[in-house]
Amino acid sequence: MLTNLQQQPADALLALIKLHNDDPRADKIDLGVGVYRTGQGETPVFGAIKAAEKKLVETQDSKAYLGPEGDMGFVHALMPYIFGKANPDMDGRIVGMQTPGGTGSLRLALAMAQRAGVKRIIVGKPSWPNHNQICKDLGLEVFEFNHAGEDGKVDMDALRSALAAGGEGDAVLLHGCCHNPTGIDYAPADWDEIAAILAKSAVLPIIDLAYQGLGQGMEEDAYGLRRVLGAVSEALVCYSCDKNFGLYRDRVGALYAVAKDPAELGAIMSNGHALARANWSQPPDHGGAAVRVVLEDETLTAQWLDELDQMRERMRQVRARLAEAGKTGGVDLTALGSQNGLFSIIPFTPDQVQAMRKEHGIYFAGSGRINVAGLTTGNIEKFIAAVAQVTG
Ligand code: PLP
Ligand code: TYF
Repeated sequence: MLTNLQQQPADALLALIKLHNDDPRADKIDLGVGVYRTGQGETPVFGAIKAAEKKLVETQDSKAYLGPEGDMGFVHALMPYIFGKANPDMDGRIVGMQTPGGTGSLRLALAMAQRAGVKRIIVGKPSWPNHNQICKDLGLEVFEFNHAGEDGKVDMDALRSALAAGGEGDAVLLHGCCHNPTGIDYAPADWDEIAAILAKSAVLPIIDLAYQGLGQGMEEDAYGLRRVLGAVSEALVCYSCDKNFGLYRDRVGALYAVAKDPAELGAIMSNGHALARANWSQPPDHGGAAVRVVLEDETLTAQWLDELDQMRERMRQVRARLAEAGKTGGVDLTALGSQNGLFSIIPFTPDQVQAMRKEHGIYFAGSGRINVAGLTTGNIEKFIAAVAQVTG
């Protein structure tokens, strides 16, 4: 039976980790998988998380099952940051549950939308490859629109036409901030327009917020999501704490549903719980509990926000240096200065991607996506010189 299984391709980004590890050169640079790195090239555990973990070890008195919804204290503690302190549950119209990372949340959101009758997902191209993979695995049709134009700006016309052609039975999957892989985000005025379009549309919004705080700031990065939720009657929000709390392998995320009427939330979430039971039963507890401990403690919350500010600030400095380099060989890095988050795309040809690896030991995705957090004051000049040499 099992001999029927065909070999599947490895995840290209995760395979890149190994390629980089196997390169013996001391000055190699890893701009591959999306993890934050400090100016020393490390991905440390947040100080606030370390402190929360200590507290957890000392105070946690049971690891008995919590249920498919996970740690609801964690789920509630995040809500003021995502939906705004003024009305974090939108007058009782929002309910959430814990999920194994943002990926688990996306899996549930898409499966839940499918149960509700959604057949087609409208998604920008390019997007995080897992968006398409999950849709494909669920048997959902994917309708792609162009995310950004040649000019490096969001292609609002493409989004407008995709939404105009959509209706009942469609959902649109939007990156809330720090677009992966392009770093090209909608401006506030674009979000205002998107919210107005969705207000009049039957297309269900699904918003993926995986990098809150890594773009312009916690509040700024939630602008689009809040505008859309303020305008529509229903939506799903997929949240990840894996980047903004540095919890990656602990798999920390949440799914929130926004309903027309609070009376509908019970039925909606019972589907989330049923899907969770059929997929993973319950989410892993540790990372979510650590986030809850941080958010329940003012001092730890301030420490976390400060650590997040430093990450964002460092990435802005890297982006500013790249923008300053401007025209470099055959490419122009100026736009990277105004893009957001961990990622940007440099239009390398496939041969140039290989040359960057072979000649310079600089590793990034075949699409030309770089993780800007892999650049430091110690290696950025080498990177710029390599780009100039390879593309010139
Ligand atoms: N959404 C986007 C756009 C991402 O880039 C990621 C990446 O890791 C995720 C969701 C999910 O993250 P995780 O499952 O690690 O929480
Ligand atoms: O795009 C990235 O690099 C992150 C991390 O299968 C990631 O989103 C990459 C691939 C993958 C899971 C996570």
